[in-house]
Amino acid sequence: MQHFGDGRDWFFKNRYGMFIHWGLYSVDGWHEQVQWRQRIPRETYVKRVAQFNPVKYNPDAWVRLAKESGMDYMIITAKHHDGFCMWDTKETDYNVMRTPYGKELLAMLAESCSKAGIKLCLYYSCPDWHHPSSINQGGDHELLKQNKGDEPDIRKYISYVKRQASELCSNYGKIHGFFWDIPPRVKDSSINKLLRTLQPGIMINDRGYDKGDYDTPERKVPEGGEFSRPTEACQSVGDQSWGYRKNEDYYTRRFLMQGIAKIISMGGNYVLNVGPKPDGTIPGESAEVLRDIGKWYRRVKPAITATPASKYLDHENFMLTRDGNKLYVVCHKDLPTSGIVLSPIGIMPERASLLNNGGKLAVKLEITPKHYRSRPFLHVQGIPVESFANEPVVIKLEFKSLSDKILDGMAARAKSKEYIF
Ligand code: JFZ
Repeated sequence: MQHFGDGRDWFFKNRYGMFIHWGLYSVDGWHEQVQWRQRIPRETYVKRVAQFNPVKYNPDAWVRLAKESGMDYMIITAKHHDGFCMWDTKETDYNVMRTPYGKELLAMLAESCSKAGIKLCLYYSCPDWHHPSSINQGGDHELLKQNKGDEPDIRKYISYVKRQASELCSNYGKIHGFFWDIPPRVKDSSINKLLRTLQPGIMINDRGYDKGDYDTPERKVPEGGEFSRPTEACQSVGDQSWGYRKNEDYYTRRFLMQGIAKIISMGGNYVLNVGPKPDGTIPGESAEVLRDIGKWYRRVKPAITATPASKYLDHENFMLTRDGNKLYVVCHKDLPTSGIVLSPIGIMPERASLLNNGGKLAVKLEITPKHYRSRPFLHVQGIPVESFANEPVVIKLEFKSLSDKILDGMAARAKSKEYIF
């Protein structure tokens, strides 16, 4: 994939991150959009300001969890749709300084991240269910009607957004990315321009006031072998909510890892979300999911973060990536068999191993009855699929020498008559 050749290229080296949805809604422990989905009037919803007191908030612990889990960056909701601001903004009183906690949550997190080398990115919602100038007329993630006393005015609202984005990009050290959410009704590229002036090297997503730098597929694993535009997929540990939920339906680790394996092998980034509790701690179950996935991620990271090479080998159960003379077979779906034929790979590696446990694998070049071709293909056998039924299996093949030319040649021959009896 084409890189930018500027500061934004951090994104291509840091491929796995933590997403954090945290705000007043954590008090309910239901869903980050509780205000809208339960039709709670603004004057009732704001009572949570007096209840938000995350006395156990310890951003060092969050950062430690991210690092332990193999993550390199973090995105936190500075402002979600409810309009509540998690930083000391001069633009509205509806912010964390007015809670009993009364401390600069965001500055504390920025400091922890910078100490530990975790790259900080910010999420900011375009819809706003609180600000009197914002539009709430039943559009995408808007309230069905304006709050009492509102004076909707898109120009005024956009200048508010700009002033807030300036604060966020001026007062918290280096901001590596900006995740706008819910594409707004109007486009205005001066907003992202401003962000880039304040934070050169900032990666901006596609849900804001112009198309930004990268795409953000959500809760889905795209088809295909390689992304054509920089991409960051997001997913949460639970199916119901992004914000803290008391009775969350947690995904299986296997399900999440399969998505991570596929998306990162396609050249994309992946952020996995957790919703901290109102006391400021990340739910134990969520932290365990992250840590467990991290144990697998560390073992397979060299493979899934290598260059996508699936154009040479297109298979529904696995993807190919390449790093110099090494090829990796990333099995992002359950492998139904203990042996696989890697057509059109027709040369022997010097070594074949399983990244999951470091063990050696048996490989042969042979003509197998199921792939009856006149030339042999690489056949990997004895993959311990039963022992690794709960995590994506990744195979490493080390060749003496491998080039685009060799790979292209094999792929072309496989399509030609030469290969057919
Ligand atoms: C949005 C938010 O509404 C939600 O609360 C959460 O913050 C999530 C990360 O983003 O929801 C979306 C946004 C985009 C799509 C779907 C839900 N989408 O592109 O399909």
